[in-house]
Order: sequence, then C-alpha cells, then structure tokens
Amino acid sequence: MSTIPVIDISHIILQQQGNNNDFSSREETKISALIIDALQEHGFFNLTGHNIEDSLFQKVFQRSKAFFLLPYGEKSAYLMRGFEAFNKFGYVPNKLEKFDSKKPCDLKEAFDFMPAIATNQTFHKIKIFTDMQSELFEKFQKLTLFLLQLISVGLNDRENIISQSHNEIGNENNWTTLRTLYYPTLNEKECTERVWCSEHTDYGSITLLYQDHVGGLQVLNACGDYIPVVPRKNSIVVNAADLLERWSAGRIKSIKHRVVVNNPKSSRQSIAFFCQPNNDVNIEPLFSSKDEVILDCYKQSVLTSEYLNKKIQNTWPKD
Ligand SMILES: O=C(O)CCC(=O)C(=O)O
Ligand SMILES: [Fe+2]
Repeated sequence: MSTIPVIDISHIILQQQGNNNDFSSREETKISALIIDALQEHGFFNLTGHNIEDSLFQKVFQRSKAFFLLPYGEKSAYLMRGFEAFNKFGYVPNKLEKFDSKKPCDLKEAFDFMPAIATNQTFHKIKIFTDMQSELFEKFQKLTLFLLQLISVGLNDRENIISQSHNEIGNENNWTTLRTLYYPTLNEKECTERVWCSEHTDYGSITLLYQDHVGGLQVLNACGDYIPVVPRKNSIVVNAADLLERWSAGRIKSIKHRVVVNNPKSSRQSIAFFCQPNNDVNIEPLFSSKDEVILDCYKQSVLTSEYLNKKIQNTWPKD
C-alpha cells in the first residue's frame, strides 16, 4: 500500500442536508462499508465531497498564521493553563509537547479551541480568530457526527452507541478539540532530526485534518514503511484513534503517523479536529457475539476522561 484511499461522500451529504436522517439507503450502506474497510486496512482515508468550504479553512489559516507570527511575549498571554484535557484551550509554544518520549520535543506551535472554555474567556484582541475557530468547530462537529453515524452503521452498532456517545461535543463533558498547528521553518541544527511532529497515534475516536500544500504527513503501512499523505485540494484526512480501535475490538486500527520536514525553508500549517467520546463514556468492545474472539488487550474497559488525561499528560514536560 503506497497511498490511502479516497472516499467521496457528496451524494449522501446532500441527502442529509434535506433532513433525511435515515442511514439505511443503499448509497449510505455502500459508503459506510468503504469507510470501515479503509479504517480497517489503513486507519486513514481522504474524504472528499464534504460540505466545508475551502475558503473557511483558508481564513482560519490566515488568522492562525498572523497569531503564530506575533512575538512570544504577546502569544504567551494566551498560554494553555495546564496539561489536563479539560484545560485544552489556548497557546501551546514550540518545543513543549513530546509525542515520543525517546525523541526531542516536537517542532510545532499550536492553538487549542474548545467552545465550552472559549465562552468563559474574553480575549478581545484575538476575537476574530476565536470567532472563526468557533464557526469551523461547529462545521467539523456536524461532519464528524455524520461520519460517526456511518461508522456505527458499518460496525453493525444497531443502538448507535458510538455516535450517541458524542452527543455532548462542545460542552464541558466532552473534550473534543479544534487545534490549529504551525510548523516553523528550521535552521540547520534543528533540521538534523527532520521531524516536525514525532510518531504517535491519536487518542480519541476519529481525527479530521486539513493540511496546506506543503506536505510532510506520513502514515505507517502494514509493511512497516512510512508512506506520505500527499495534500489533496478540498479534501480532509480522516483517521481512527485509540478509543475507536478499542470500541471495535481492534477491527479498526489507530495507526501511527508523524510529520517530517520536506523543506526546512517552508513553514507548514494544518488544522486538526480531535473528536473524543463524552468523558463519562466507558469504552468496551461493542461486539459480544459468541463467535467473536476478543483479544485480552481490549477486554478491560477504559473511561474516556481517564484515558485522555493520561495520554495528554504524557506529552507534556514532567517538571
Ligand atoms: O499536522 C499534521 O499533519 C498532523 C498532526 C498530528 O498528527 C497531530 O497533531 O496529532
Ligand atoms: Fe496525530
């Protein structure tokens, strides 16, 4: 496998806009099977025909870049307050997070946005930026719920446990986060590693990612080789994360990925929507049919909030 599949949802998304909430049409069943196959085999796919306008992504890119290019003194007024998942709002400086404990810190800056926290803040100076993030958050939220419904159909989750477990996105009981990322240009010394963001898997249910034209995202394939996820115009990269893998008892894979530096003289931007189940959801394999053999590593249920906090704390400095 040298590339990830492309899935076009334009037909079914139009039907849904007409308020048809029936997910059993032939077209939907077909698309949900394609999604499950892609997540099962590659953990990733490129989504096209979604209904988020490219101009909104471009506007968020512009606003974020303007923010990230401010002097540190100004950005530090918005520093993220702590590493707990419920605090994930604000600026994350360069070389702070470490996805791989054996490697140097990641060479990236980020701004995390959660509506429940944003509404408690009065950041007048960056209001246009946060308003825009709020608009994008809502659109990603709708699209994500739509994809989760298709995943529920494809996994034969008749009670819609997966999609129902995300009904509090945007509220305090759910830590779904919109993150805008900025990967700066690098000097020769920093370049020796040639990695902007080290190898990791994502933590929650699914991640939606919009990347600019620079490239650098790579995904591990079944042979253990990293393959590039080449930027495609108007498409969103979707990948499965750890909790969805657990829910599906390993049928769906949360695959390792990283961002390498293609060109140290060019900065890179991306926007990630990290979709998480509600905090109080216990994740355990959905299938209990007698024929289904469940591997030991998935048998123990995990509480979403505990899992996310543990993973996020591991990426932050220890002192
Ligand atoms: O920026 C990217 O392309 C991917 C970033 C990523 O994988 C992450 O932040 O979890
Ligand atoms: Fe990731």
